[in-house]
Amino acid sequence: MVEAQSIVVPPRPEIAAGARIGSMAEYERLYRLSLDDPETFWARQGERLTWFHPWDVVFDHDYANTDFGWYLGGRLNACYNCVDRHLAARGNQDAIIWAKDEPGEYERISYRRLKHEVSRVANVLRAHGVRRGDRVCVYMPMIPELAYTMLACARIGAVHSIIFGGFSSEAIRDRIIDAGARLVVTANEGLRGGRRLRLKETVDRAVDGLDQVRTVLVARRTEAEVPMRPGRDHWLDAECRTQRSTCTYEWMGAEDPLFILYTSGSTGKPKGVLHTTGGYLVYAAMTHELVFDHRPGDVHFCAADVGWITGHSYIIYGPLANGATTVMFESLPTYPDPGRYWQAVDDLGVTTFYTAPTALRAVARAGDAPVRAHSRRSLRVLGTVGEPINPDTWRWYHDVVGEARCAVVDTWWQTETGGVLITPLPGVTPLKPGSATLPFFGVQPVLVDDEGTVLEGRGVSGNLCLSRTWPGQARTVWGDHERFRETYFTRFPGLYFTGDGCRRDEDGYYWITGRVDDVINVAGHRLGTAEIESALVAHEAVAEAAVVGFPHEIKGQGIFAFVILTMEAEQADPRQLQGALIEQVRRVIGPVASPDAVLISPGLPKTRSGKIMRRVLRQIAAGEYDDLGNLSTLAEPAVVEGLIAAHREMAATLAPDPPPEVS
Ligand code: 7RM
Repeated sequence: MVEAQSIVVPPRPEIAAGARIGSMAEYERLYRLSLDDPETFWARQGERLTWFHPWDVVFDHDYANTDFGWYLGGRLNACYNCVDRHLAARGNQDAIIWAKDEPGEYERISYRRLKHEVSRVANVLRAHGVRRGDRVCVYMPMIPELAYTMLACARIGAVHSIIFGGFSSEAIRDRIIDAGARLVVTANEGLRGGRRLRLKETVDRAVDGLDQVRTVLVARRTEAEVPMRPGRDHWLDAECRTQRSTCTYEWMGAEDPLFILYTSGSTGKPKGVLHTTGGYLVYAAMTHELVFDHRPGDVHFCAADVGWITGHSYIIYGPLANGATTVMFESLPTYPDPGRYWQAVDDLGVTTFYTAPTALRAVARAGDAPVRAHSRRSLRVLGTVGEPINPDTWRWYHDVVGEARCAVVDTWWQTETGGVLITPLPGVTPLKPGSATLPFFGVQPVLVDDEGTVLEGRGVSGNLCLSRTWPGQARTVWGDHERFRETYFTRFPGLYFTGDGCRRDEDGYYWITGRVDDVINVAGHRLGTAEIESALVAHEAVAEAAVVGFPHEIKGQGIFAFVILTMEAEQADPRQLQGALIEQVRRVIGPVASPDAVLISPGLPKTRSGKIMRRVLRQIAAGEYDDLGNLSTLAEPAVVEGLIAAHREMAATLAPDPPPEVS
């Protein structure tokens, strides 16, 4: 007699597109599989995209040469995946809803129209000589033409480098030169919070005398006429009218560059972080679906600016790769009133909403009434990103905005990671206010102490590193692979170092404690203190400068500059000088890096070997003079007394902050 055989169904190491994760047990099983059999796991994830040619190797990494590759040998086009492939099933569905600066004004762009608009821009770029591999710099407001331009670049294999609108002409110029771009796309003006931003004028100053730039394309956002240099400057709308609404797409290699995005670090000028095509798009699509529990019919509203990585991954690439409806928000959370987000939520039926804690603090301070004035019934998932969220703000978001029925996802990630790495899964992961909770699939966080010893187990704090590669990982720093290696892979050999401090609690939950390097996070924007110091020292009145972050009620961190004047400048009027130095930083870097306080200082606390003790400066800037810790290594301890006196005097005269501009 033959015994009945029980059929053993092997666990499926996969999360197919559209599949749900239903429980913590399911998360844990799949998480384990993602680490035990990454090859199978990530091969399945690759199937989220449409490939023209299959890959040969799922991933390959070589830490010694800092070489990471995903879906090697595969061919695809990111624009095809975000646009064309959706036409058959959802050509008439909204791809983008543009929420204009004025409340209640929206423009809907279907997938079909998106294909036509993108194709026209792609043809314009080609007509101006842009070819596969060329870099295109983009300095635009939050208008649909920005999305068209990104996707048009992807379509023809050009590499976009988007520069956030808060950067100055000098910063733009540096980035154009570093990327070697010959074409720049901008707009005549931008509109934000009822104010006009003169983008074309800023680009003119950036490219003035820069022969490398042959073409400037200008989108029209307002009626304003701007000077157009013949031969170089062209109106984008006029150019598009001459082009067909169809355009071929390049078959890109999975590892061909998709975009460069400049980001600040602890030293030197910002680095051009490079993301490639296949891995980045797989990861953006997968995380958008799972972190926001994306479902067909959802309206996804990520309130970031496309000029930052959050906008790249969760306004454009992730949602569009998934065929979602994505909102592009041109305005400010407080314009014309602090109910603006919730009005947009009701007007558009937003299901998944994503913003930075700083924006929540800015609107929460107006109280609950502007929230309660809108129903918010459509909301299901509420996300945050960019900085640690204080538990009070988290609770307000959860209880008041989400009426305790929406999942709050505090997502930790970076420009360099391409997508979310530590996050709850909505409706699955038990939440703790202020914790980004647990690693996403395939992600292995490792905490190490300053000596590089790995801290095993629970209830430990250290430097946050990652020991595995994931598809969205940055591949290099544009034009400087050695800097890539040096910045991220030398401090703790064999690991990627994030620059963040982190605690793993008794339940294995991760709590990001903030940067451990000289990077500060101002209103969710990442800035290097060294960059701001260089900008200050470039002013003739400044002999030396040290910049630190200090706690700021709305912005998370504010920018505090200690400056030592040159002998000649010591006679100048201090008020005027402070204004001039703030202006100096705005000119060199941009309004985004505007110092909140400039303290003309009698000296800086230095060790006998000449190193500035930043810890002491941070404490003074925060007004915490009482316990300055061990000062025995200071060359001149008296400097500290002088600084405290100067800070006291300044604190007494400081006016309360105006409401900040957050994006
Ligand atoms: C997405 C983005 C990255 C830095 C990162 C952290 C901080 C980001 C969180 C966070 C605590 C979070 N990219 N950060 N998300 N800190 N909790 N959920 O912001 O490159 O501009 O900045 O931002 O310090 O290293 S970024």
